[in-house]
This record gives sequence, C-alpha cells and structure tokens, in this order.
Amino acid sequence: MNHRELNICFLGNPEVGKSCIINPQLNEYVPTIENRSKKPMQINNKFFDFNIFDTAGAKELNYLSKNSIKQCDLFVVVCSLTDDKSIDSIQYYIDLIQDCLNRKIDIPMIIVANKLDILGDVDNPIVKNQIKRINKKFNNTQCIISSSKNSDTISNILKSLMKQVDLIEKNRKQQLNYQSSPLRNIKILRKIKIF
Ligand SMILES: Nc1nc2c(ncn2[C@@H]2O[C@H](COP(=O)(O)OP(=O)(O)OP(=O)(O)O)[C@@H](O)[C@H]2O)c(=O)[nH]1
Ligand SMILES: [Mg+2]
Repeated sequence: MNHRELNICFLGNPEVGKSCIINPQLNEYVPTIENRSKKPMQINNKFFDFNIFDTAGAKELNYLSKNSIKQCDLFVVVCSLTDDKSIDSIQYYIDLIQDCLNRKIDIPMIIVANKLDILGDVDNPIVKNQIKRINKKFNNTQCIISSSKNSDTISNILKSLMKQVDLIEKNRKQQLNYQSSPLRNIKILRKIKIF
C-alpha cells in the first residue's frame, strides 16, 4: 500500500504542551531541544507517515526551529489557554513560518489552544474570552481547543491539517486546469474591448 510521507512541525512558547500533545504519555516537564518521531495514520482510506518535528520553545534555540520549519509541510502553533504571553506569541510563530518558507499563502497551519482541562471546559468565561481573542486576531487560521491529556488530540490535529492540504491541492489543480484550458483564452479575449 502506498504511504504518503509528510513532515509536521510543532511550534510555540515553552511549556505550552507541544511535547505532551505529541506524546500524551509524558508526565514530567523536560524542555525540548529538538525531537523527531513518526506517526503512521490512516485518514479517509489513505495511508500517511507523519514525521513529527517537536521544536524548543526556548528562543535561544530558534536557529534549530528555523531549520525544522524549512523541512516541514504542515504546521501547528501551540499556545496555552492559561498563558496570555503564549497567545501573544502566536503571531511571532506565524511570521517565522512565513519567513522561513518565503511565502504567505497555501501553508497548512493550525493553532492549538491547549490546557483546557485546567480551566474546566469551553463554557468557562475565561476560556470563551481567550478563544474570542485568538479568533479575532487569527480569523483566517483554524483553531482547536485541546488538552494534551486527551490522547485523540494529535489525531484530530493531523486530520484537520490534511483537510487543508486537500483543499490547497484541489485549488492548485483547478488553477492548473484553468491555465491550460481554452476557456482561459476566452476570458482574456473578453478583457479586450472591441469597438
Ligand atoms: N494540565 C495540563 N498540563 C499540561 C498539558 N499539556 C502539557 N502540560 C504540562 O505542561 C508542562 C509542559 O509540557 P511540555 O509538553 O513539555 O511543553 P512544551 O511546549 O513541549 O515545552 P518546551 O519543550 O520547553 O518548548 C508539563 O509539565 C506538562 O505536564 C495539558 O493539556 N493540561
Ligand atoms: Mg517540548
């Protein structure tokens, strides 16, 4: 069976829970320097091998994160619902990704607002407020609320990202078809006014 290989990069401030989302069995905080793991997964009858790049939240190790970003296809920016600074840093990571890839569009990306369990559930007014803040600033980027204690989180993230990949690839195909289609010439002709 054909397996498609994709590289996915986790970014975000220290201690937001990147490593625990990737590996929910972790229970002791050990700051990451750089870590790679593999996750095979079946999504909609297709087989994937995800190579997961876990990066350091520590800014001194940014040069390693930049190197990881350049090798990746999919991106997860993690913040903690209990840490305002980590929410403020989302933009920093989006800029870093766009700078490293040298493009601003067609980047499959998701924001994960983690540590929901500490605040209870999504009905908690603090949670509602944080989600509002994130959505207001990043309304073009999908956001999921999570707790790394829920072992399904990583699968949900990967499924959501693959939906974005499908859309980007579908759009790209349509554009290619359009560019090579005779219809394109008709449109161009229409732009020329005939008196
Ligand atoms: N209550 C709760 N604690 C969490 C959650 N996710 C992570 N933690 C705790 O937060 C601390 C940091 O988690 P890590 O996953 O190591 O954080 P990180 O983002 O990988 O941190 P760096 O590697 O330093 O960038 C650990 O003590 C975890 O047990 C969560 O969803 N809920
Ligand atoms: Mg870590």
